[in-house]
Amino acid sequence: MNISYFHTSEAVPAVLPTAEGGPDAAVVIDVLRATTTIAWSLENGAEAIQAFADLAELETAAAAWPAEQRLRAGERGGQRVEGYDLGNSPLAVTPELVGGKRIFMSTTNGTRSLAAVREVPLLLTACLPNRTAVARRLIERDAQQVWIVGSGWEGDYSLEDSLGAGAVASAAIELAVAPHRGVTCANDEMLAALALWQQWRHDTETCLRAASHGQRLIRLGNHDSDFACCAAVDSLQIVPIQAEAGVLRAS
Ligand code: 3SL
Repeated sequence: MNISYFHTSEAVPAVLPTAEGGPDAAVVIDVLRATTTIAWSLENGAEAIQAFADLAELETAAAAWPAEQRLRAGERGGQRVEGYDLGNSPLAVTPELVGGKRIFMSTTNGTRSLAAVREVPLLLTACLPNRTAVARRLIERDAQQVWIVGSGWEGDYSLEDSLGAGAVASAAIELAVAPHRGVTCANDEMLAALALWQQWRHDTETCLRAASHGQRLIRLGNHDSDFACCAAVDSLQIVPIQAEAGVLRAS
């Protein structure tokens, strides 16, 4: 398995078919907070997450879905989009609220990263809570060329997504030992993310709080519970997988 890491959707190269050297698997990460919220939504029984980079497209698709079976989740600048059912907190997606519902979701950066790699044959989302489960799935599926894609903030690097990328790659390296598979890092970004994981793996919440987006959330108000949830390494087994274009389901 050869793993590359791209910090943001803007850094992702054009996706070629696998037969022409393109990736056979992609893992999208938005530690604070979109992919953590996606994982918890599916864990708590949401039927699916349908992700949109654009709010207008989200509203058109949501309007075509039965009202009693849908929720609209929208975040911009760290805050809930006015009039939407949900913002982007993993604590808000309780079983009572999301059970059986399709969540139509758009966030500032995370759903843009999903759109950038939606053509990749195996598309998963990862966060710190499910990083080992995702790495295990990559190995089970014998993924060869893996792109990990961070979300960043409006085109810029983010510390917490790089921590997440290092967390997934580190788990893959450990798990690959038993089936005697090799894991290699395909770019400097991946090597740097692994170094970051070595630095912070025993205190992930401190890393999230130190990050510029962590500081943004702290300025917006009390996000203590969100930080604890997003920093909880290996607390989930669920693996969100793209089942059809833009639609993520539990697996
Ligand atoms: O950028 C995003 O996609 C969001 O996850 C940002 S926030 O954590 O909801 O503020």
